[in-house]
Amino acid sequence: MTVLKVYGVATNRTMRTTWMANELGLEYELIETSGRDGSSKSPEFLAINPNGSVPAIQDDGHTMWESLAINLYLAKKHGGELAPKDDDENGLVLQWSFWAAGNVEMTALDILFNRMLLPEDERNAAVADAAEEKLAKPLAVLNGALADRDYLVGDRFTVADLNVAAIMSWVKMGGVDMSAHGNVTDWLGRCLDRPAFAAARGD
Ligand SMILES: N[C@@H](CCC(=O)N[C@@H](CS)C(=O)NCC(=O)O)C(=O)O
Repeated sequence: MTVLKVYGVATNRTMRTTWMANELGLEYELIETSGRDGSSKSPEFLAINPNGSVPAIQDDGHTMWESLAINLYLAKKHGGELAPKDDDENGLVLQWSFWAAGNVEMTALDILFNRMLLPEDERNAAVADAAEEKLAKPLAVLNGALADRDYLVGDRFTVADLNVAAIMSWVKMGGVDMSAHGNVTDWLGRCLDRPAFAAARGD
């Protein structure tokens, strides 16, 4: 069996894959690939991921891209507590992963770009504020789901928590006021306190 190859950089969405690999105790090689030095647009990398984006993986001859899908694949392949135990859990793991990608991710990015990532003179505070307002509904949904449980699926930390928390970490980073969503704050703390998250970031 060869070492898992992860293409990307530790500070962006690649962290989702390396967080998962660390949770599973997988040996991996991080191959620095990014838009900054053009390596994510090289012909060699485009043959791996024609989108020219990271993360991507190569696992024993199997090539994949899309961060959340990669995590679902790794959970299924390596099993353990992070993976769904049955079809019901699998359905919920998929539900939460698609939900976070569809209802939170791009809105969180609007906030991050307009509060932190763009050069100051290109930031638009109104766009960030409108995005924060838009997040109120999904945050309330997540808060409600966590009202009587510590984790999203089953009674343990699973790939559903990892996928959603990785996206929610951007919401936190963007300074979104989560004071009305105490369950989310507590749950996110539990997820981001995990040693595998720190290891993925190289902390
Ligand atoms: N939906 C994709 C999005 C991938 C994506 O946009 N990745 C960014 C980094 S976070 C990227 O590679 N952007 C283009 C570039 O850096 O050249 C996923 O979740 O993997």
